[in-house]
Amino acid sequence: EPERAWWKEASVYQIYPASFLDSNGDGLGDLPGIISKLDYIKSVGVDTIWLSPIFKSPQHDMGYDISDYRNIHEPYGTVEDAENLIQGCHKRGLKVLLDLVVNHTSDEHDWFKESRSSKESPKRDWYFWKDPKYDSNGIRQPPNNWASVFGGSAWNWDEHTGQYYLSLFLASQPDLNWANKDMRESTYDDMRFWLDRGADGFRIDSMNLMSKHPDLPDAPITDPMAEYQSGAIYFASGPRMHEYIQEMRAKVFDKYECMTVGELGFTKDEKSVSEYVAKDRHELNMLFTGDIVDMDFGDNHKYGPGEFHLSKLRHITSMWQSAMPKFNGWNSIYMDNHDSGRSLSRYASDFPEYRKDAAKMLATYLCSLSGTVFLLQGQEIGTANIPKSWGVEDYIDVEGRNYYNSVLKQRGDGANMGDVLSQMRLKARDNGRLPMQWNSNPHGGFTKAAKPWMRVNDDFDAWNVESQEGDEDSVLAYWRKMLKLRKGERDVFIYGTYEMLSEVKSGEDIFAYTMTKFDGSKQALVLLNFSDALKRFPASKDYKGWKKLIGDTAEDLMTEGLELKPYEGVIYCNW
Ligand code: TEU
Repeated sequence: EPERAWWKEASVYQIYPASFLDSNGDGLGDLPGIISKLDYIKSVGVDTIWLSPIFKSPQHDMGYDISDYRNIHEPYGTVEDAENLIQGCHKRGLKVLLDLVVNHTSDEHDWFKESRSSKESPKRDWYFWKDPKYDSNGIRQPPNNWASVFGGSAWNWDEHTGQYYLSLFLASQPDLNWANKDMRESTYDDMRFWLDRGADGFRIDSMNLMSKHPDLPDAPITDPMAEYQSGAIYFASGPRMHEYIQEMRAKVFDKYECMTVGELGFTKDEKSVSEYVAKDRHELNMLFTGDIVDMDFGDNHKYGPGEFHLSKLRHITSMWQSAMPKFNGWNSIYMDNHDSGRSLSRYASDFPEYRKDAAKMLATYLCSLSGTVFLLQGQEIGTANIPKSWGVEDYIDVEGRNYYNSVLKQRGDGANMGDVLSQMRLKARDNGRLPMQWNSNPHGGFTKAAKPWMRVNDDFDAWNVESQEGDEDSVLAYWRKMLKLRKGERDVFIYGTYEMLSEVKSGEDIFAYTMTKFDGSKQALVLLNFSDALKRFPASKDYKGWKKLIGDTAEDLMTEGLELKPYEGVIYCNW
C-alpha cells in the first residue's frame, strides 16, 4: 500500500492574480475577481489553488518583490479580502497555497530601509553588504563577479554607506541573509501570520538560494563573452540550506497541516534533489525541479537558441518517476508556470488544426503520471503563447525586456532583432501571464477597463471559457474528465509505478509508458504522439484484451496496433 496524503492527491491550479479577473474595472485582476470564480475553479476538478504573490509590493517583479508580508497589494484588495478568499475556498473543499518569497524582499521593505540606513543598523546583517574591490586602475568593482539572473552584476553600489549589497534578481530585490537568526525568526512570524489566517501551505520561491557560500567567492568563467558569470555553484543549495529548511519545518510547518512546494533553480541532480524531499529528512513535501520548463533553453542563456526534443522529455520524466520512489520522495508534475512560455506552443502545437488535440495530449501526459499535478490558469482551455504579429513593445516583463535591450545594445541595430524576438515568442514570461480569456466580450471578459494592464491574446473570441462550457469535445471538458479519472484511479496514476517503453516498442515520436497499481492488479498504457504526423504504435501480444480508457480510437492493440493522429494521446487499460 502506498503512503497516502491529501497533498499527494491534490490537483493544483495556479492563479496569476494580476491576470485572472478584474472586478473593479481598473484593468488589473484582483482578489474579489478570484472569489467570484471559485465555483468555476472547483468545477475544473482541482482541489487546491496556488496564488502567485498578492502581498504589498512596488511590483518591479510582479509581486516577487514584497515590501510588507502582512499586507495585500492595494489594487488586489485587503487582508480581509484574502481571508474571505481563503474561507470561500475552504467552504468548497479547496485548499490555498500562498507564494512565500523570502529569499529576498523589496528594497522598499522596512527591513531593508533600516539595513541600508547605516553600517551600525541592527538589521545591517539581515542582507549582504560588502566593501568594494578596486581593479589595477583603481576603479571601484563589485565584491565578486556574479551575474544577476536578470542581467548585469548581482551587486549594487550604495553611495550612502559606501558598500555594495547583493541581489540575485533585480536591484530592487535585495537578498536576505538567512545566516542571521533574528531575520529568520521574523520571517517565521510572517509565515505564521498567514497560516493562522487559514492558508494551507506555501509554494516557496527560489527556495534553494537561501544559503550561500559564506565567502561569496568569484564564480568560474563559464561564459567568456559575458562581463559577469553565473555564481550558482556558490549560491544554490549552499552549506546551511537543509538546516534552514529543517528549522522552518520544526518551527512553522509542523505546527500546521501545511503543504510545501519548494522551487529549485540550478539544483537538478538526483542526490541533491533527494535531500529536499526524501521522507526521512523531514524537509519539503515536493519540488519544482524546473527541468521540464527549461528543456528548450539555450546553453548559456534562457533565450539562447534551443530546441525541444521528445527524447529530453522522455529522459526527464523517466528520471524523476523512477527516482522519487527510491528515496520515498514525492514530486510535482507540471509543464507551465508564470516564468515561461506555454507548453502547448513550445512542446506541442498551437496551429489551429492541431491545437485542441495537442492541448488534450499534454493534459493526458500531466494527469497520468505519479506526483501532484499543477496547471497554470488558462491551461485548462488550451491557452497559447503571444501571437507572431505582436511587437516587442507588447512584452512588458522585466526579464525579457532586459535581455532584449542588452542584445540591442550589443548589436546597436533594432532592425536585426528577429532571432531574439522569436525566442521570446517561445519562452518569454509574458506568455504565462496573459489575461484569462473568459468569453468573447472585449478583452475576453477579463476587464471592463478600456486598457488591461497587459494585452489580451487576439484569439480570445475563439478560445475562451464560455465557449467551451457545455462542449463535450472541448479542452476544458477533457481536463475535467482527466482530473476525475486521475483521482478515481489514484492507485494507477497518482500512486502508480511508471515504466517507459523503449522507442523500438513505441514507434518513433510516440511517448509510451505504463502505470501500474502497487499490487500489479491494474495497468494502464499511455500513448502520446508528439508529432504533426500520423504515427503507428505497433501491435503487440502484451496487450491481449486491453481496452480503451481514453481516446477516440478503439483498435485492438494486440492484433492491429494503433494509428495515432497528429498530437493524439490515448490511454488503454487492462481492467
Ligand atoms: O523564479 C526563480 C527563478 O530562478 C527565475 O529566475 C526563473 O529561472 C526565470 O524566471 C525563468 O525565466 C522565481 C519566480 O518564479 C519568478 O517569477 C521571480 O521573478 C523570481 O523567483 C524572483 O523572485
